[in-house]
Amino acid sequence: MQEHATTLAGTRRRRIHVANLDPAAEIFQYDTAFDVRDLISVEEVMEELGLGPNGGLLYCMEYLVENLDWLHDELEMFQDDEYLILDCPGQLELYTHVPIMRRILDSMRIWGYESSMVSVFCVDAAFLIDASKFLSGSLLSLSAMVALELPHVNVLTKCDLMPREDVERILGYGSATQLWDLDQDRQSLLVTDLDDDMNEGKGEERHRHRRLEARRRQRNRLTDAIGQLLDDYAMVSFIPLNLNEEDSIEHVLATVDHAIQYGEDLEIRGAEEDDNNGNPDAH
Ligand SMILES: Nc1nc2c(ncn2[C@@H]2O[C@H](COP(=O)(O)OP(=O)(O)OP(=O)(O)O)[C@@H](O)[C@H]2O)c(=O)[nH]1
Ligand SMILES: [Mg+2]
Repeated sequence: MQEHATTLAGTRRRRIHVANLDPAAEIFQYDTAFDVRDLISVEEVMEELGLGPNGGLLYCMEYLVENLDWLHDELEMFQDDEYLILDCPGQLELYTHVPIMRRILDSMRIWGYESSMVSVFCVDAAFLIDASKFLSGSLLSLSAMVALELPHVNVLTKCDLMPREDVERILGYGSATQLWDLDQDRQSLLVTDLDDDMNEGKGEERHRHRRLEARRRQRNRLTDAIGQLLDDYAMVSFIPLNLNEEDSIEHVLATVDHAIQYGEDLEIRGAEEDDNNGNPDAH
C-alpha cells in the first residue's frame, strides 16, 4: 500500500505512513513511521523474563496499554490529514479473549481519532478455500468486528499465490448457506459411496456408521443456523488483494478510504478550484 501510493499519478499521489504495533514482528517490507519495539519487544521479554512467545506477546501488549502515553506522543506527530496504517499483531485472542486492542482503540477514540479509524481484517485466501474454512474465517472476522466496533473491511490477502479459479470460487460463494449446501451435496455423494461399501460390511460397522451420520447431521443444523445468520445480516464479505495487480491494490485502498470518507474533503476542494478556474470573477 505504501509503495502503491507513491506510484499514483499526479494529484492522486499520496504518502502512506505505516507504523508497527506488533512487538513480535521481525522483518518489515515497509518504512516504519514508528515501532512498538522501541518501547518493548517480545524478543527481549522472552530473554529477560523467560516467557514463551504467547506469554511474551501478551506481556508486551499489556505493557503498551500501561504506557499509552508513548502511543499518544507518536500519533501526535502526524497532521490531521495524514494517512497512517497501524500494522497490528495477528493473534486474534488480543482482539477477542482479552480486550487489549479494544483498550488501545478506546484510548484513540478519546484522543479524537474516532471518526477517522477503520479496521482492516486480513485473511490469507488459502484459509477460506473450502466451506468449513470459509465459515470459520467469516466468524473470526465477525468476532473482531464485534470486539472493535469500528467500520470494518475484510481483505482476502495473498491472492497472487493462488490459482485465479480458486480465488474466483471463494468470491463467488455469494452466501454462506449456499456454500454450505454445495459442500453438503458433495459430502453426501461421498457418504453414498461409503454406504455401498458398508452394505458389504458387518452389521456392527453399519450401526456405528449410522450413529456417526446422525451426529454429523445434528452438527450440520448448527452450521446451517450460523450460515443463515451470516447471510441474514450480510455481515461478511471479502475484497481480494493480488499484489501483482495494481487495480486490485487500488480497489482495496479505495474501499478503505471510502469507509472513513478519506479524501472526500479534498475532492470537494478540488472541484471548487475547477469551478473557479472556469469563472474569471471567482476567487
Ligand atoms: N506473495 C504474497 N506474500 C505476502 C502477501 N502478504 C504477505 N506476504 C508475505 O507473507 C509472509 C507472512 O506475512 P503476513 O501474512 O503478513 O504475516 P505476519 O506479519 O508474519 O504475521 P501476523 O501479522 O502476526 O499475522 C511475509 O513474508 C510477507 O511478505 C501477499 O499478499 N502476497
Ligand atoms: Mg504482521
